[in-house]
Amino acid sequence: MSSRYQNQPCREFHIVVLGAGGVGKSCLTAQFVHHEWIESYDPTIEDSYRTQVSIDGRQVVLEILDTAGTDQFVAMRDLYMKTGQGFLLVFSITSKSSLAELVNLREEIIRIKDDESVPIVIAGNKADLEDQRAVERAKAFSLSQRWEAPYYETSARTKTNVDEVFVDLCRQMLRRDDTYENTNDDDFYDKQEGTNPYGIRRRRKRKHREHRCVIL
Ligand SMILES: Nc1nc2c(ncn2[C@@H]2O[C@H](COP(=O)(O)OP(=O)(O)O)[C@@H](O)[C@H]2O)c(=O)[nH]1
Ligand SMILES: [Mg+2]
Repeated sequence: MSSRYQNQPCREFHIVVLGAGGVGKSCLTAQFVHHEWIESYDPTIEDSYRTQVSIDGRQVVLEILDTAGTDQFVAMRDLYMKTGQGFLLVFSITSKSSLAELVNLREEIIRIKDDESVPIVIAGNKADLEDQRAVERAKAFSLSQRWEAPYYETSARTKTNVDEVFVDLCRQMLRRDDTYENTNDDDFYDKQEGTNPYGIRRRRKRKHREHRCVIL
């Protein structure tokens, strides 16, 4: 483990998995948390899962909410969007309308969090069904560019890019956390050591927005 992070407390982050019904949210979550493929999930089950992962030598506890879109009260949805620190927006490459649904979901997240740069990863799931593809890669990629959110093509069935989407989201959340912490640490470092060792990095990070597209 990197010595820089050795004495840091374990971070805890809330991830919300969102997308149209049937795109594979539960299957992706099960593959990531339990490393298993479950052919059929009760589509109405909304549950959260706790798991611990190591990201670049740092221990991170994740609370992952696998949504089912069955919330009876808008207030419930507002609540988990408020609580969520990172959002995995899932569509299926076999369904055009599932991509369109993400537009509304992102708008809702940004409205509720009042934050345009909230950590988001876009997953085009069911990438193993290439012969049934209905969403051009370029179309998803242009959305990813517009939103400045990385795009991955995933398959819960073949466990392709499953860990990658969650790890990417974790890295984004850690970066935000560090930025916030370093901002608050300024005085401490100025007093203790005369200089803030993270000062230069912090300024750079504020401008930095990651943008990637990962396919199979
Ligand atoms: N071929 C294929 N089928 C998938 C994949 N992910 C999920 N499915 C299937 O899609 C259906 C819906 O999956 P589920 O995870 O329940 O979707 P959710 O409603 O978004 O939670 C199930 O029949 C799964 O077997 C995938 O990556 N590839
Ligand atoms: Mg589900």
